[in-house]
Amino acid sequence: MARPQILLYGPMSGEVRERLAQHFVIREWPGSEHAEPFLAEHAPSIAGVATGGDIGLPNEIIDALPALRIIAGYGVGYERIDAGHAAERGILVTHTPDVLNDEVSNTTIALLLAVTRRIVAYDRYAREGRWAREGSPPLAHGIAGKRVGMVGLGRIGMTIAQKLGVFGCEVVYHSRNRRDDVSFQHYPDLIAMAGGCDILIVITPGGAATRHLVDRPVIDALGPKGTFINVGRGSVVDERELVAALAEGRLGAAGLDVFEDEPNIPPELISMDNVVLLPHVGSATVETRAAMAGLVIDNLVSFFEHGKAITPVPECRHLQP
Ligand code: A2R
Repeated sequence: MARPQILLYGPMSGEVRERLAQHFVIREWPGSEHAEPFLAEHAPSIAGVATGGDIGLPNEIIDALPALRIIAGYGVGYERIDAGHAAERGILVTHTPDVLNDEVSNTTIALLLAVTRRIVAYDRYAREGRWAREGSPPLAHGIAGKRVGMVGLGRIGMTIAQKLGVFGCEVVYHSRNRRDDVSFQHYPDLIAMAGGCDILIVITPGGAATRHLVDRPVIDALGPKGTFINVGRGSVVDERELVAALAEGRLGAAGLDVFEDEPNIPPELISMDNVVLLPHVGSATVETRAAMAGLVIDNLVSFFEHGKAITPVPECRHLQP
């Protein structure tokens, strides 16, 4: 039987290409300027797409591929793939959940400690020779005994919450549904939760349903002594309001791994000493990225060789036997 054809939409490592090429015929997306001749030649035979979660796949391309059966996304977030639209056409969408829980939760704890213990500011202080000139810097804050509000308590949020327990934090959470399997207090009202918390951590998906979930009333409820951490998606927070609150001292401090317009960071944040900025590296280790790439490949291989993908997104689960 002829090997299925897979479109690589967006960059993939050499290792991923090599492993995919063992099972499939690989077609590389030539860029939108060369789309027309490429689609005229290959569209009728492309049966699968591998793409990055940050790149996704436009509906126009989904609709231009009549033989498409599966879109395998790299990353747990898939807001740039319209899974509902794909499902309507009978196309399965997969993502890479769980394999990044440990890494993203470690990044979150590192970011939280970097902000509260002022690790980055202290590093600058030491490098600039200020310790010798001016003496010890001002004290930081500990996190033991602090109340942490998790905005999202799914796979990654739960792993973060467990680690926070080791640091002596009290965890509460906001999500649309209360979990029966945890004893953490659930807040259906995010503003009420933020008002009683020292720290807020965002770890929800992006997309329309969570856009600006953290808005000015939530930020003001967290308040001038509050610490805000975002490791979910930049779109979940009204970034303009966040920047204004930090600039006006209405919010205490922030640690941000994600932004509304990546890779652009609001310039006002650059000079703020109470803010730690990361370039969206929550899962960015050699080990975890290899595990994510492995799951993209395994999803495609399992789908075409055994008729069933491993980790379909919820919107598409009904398409599997
Ligand atoms: O609302 P629920 O009960 O479905 O809880 C989910 C929560 N969540 C929301 N909370 C409030 N308002 C919403 N509109 C909303 N939508 C979702 O976020 C659940 O507690 C959590 C998502 O958990 P998982 O689906 O297990 O995702 P995972 O693997 O923890 O990753 C979270 C996100 C990714 O989508 C990427 O954006 C980022 O972390 O890497």
